[in-house]
Amino acid sequence: MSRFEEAKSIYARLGVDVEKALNKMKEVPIAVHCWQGDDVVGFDSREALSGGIQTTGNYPGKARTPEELMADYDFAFSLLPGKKKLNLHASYAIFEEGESVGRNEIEPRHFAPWVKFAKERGVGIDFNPTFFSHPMVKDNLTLSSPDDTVRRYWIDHGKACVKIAEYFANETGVPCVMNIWIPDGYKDLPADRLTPRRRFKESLDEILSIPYDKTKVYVTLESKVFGIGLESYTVGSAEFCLSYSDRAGITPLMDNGHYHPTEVVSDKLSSLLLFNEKVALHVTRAVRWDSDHVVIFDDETREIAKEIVRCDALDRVFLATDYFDASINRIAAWVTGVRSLQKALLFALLQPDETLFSMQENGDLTGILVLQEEMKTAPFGDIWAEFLNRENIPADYFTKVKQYEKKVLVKRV
Ligand code: RNT
Ligand code: ZN
Repeated sequence: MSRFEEAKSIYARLGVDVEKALNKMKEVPIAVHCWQGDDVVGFDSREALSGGIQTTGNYPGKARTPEELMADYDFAFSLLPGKKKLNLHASYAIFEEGESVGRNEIEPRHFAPWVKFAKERGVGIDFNPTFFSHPMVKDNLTLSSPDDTVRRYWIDHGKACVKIAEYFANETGVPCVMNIWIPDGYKDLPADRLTPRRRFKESLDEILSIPYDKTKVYVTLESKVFGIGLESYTVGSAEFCLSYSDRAGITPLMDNGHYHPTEVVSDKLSSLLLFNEKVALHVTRAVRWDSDHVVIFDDETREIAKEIVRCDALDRVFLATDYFDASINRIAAWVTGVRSLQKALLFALLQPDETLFSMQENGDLTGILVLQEEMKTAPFGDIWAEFLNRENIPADYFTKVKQYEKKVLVKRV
């Protein structure tokens, strides 16, 4: 008997249907963020990264052009099993030689090469307006700025992005998730917390007032507790974003780096799923702060995945990765993070949930502790290996990444 067959029978004895889990796993799309490939730089303004987020490290081989980023993205995709989507930021618009277009005026045609790339690979595209790393961000403010010109600029950017998102959906035939996150906030205690939030609300209302097909574009709103240099106050707090999403009928997005250190997204999911048709996630790893470390197969990633599966919500949660590490090989970072999320999902699909649920209903809390601990050492690795095998994806990605580094990345100087 192969290791897989043996592992399968061990899971079967625990009441877990491995084939069902593997079949489900194939269908779960992950929106793979493009910004791991170039340290969140993009191609438009090429300003230093701002907005209270940071990449650290200077590992060689960063993608500098659309061609390089697409090549790296493609290579990373070739090492990833399952369904994937591109996840682009507006700052990755591709302009003609000599063309200069403000973010308030970008158009679908500036993303035509990305659409071609996506279509050739049969994947959908998710999208994000870029409200940071740009000279029109004044005093760390965008949609909540007291300056009408600044606010207008970013409202127009938001509207332009909704149209681009709809274009992506129309072209690829796959709905586009368009996520709004603004960095707006203050380093020190503000005098007035209300007015910026009122302006943010009104700006969002205006962006969303343009007609768009809600079956094709899912607008999501991402909250945040603080940013670097924006420690005391963020306009788009959790309460703001949840309330706004609820009232406007858009989708809330939780980034698991955006909460106080002992708060966990795994515990928040069931509540949001009770009250929202869809919920969006940015899966990241926060080490001491919202550091955006590469996702690993750790307790909280597994717990998030378990919640999605237990709530039977794999088709209601938009899953996207969001991390950036410039201190290690960027492609290895990409693949390790996305695979870790996929591992967590497969792990979640292999839990004896029915048994655990009935233990809880019957008050057998000891039983839950014992069985959950047992499951951690069940032969999960053999099932993961089988998943990769069935997807024709090599288990060993690092050898390939090292070859690519030698052949392609080190030559980028
Ligand atoms: C920032 C947010 C946001 C960004 C990306 C680049 O803290 O998490 O999602 O990371 O949009
Ligand atoms: Zn995020």
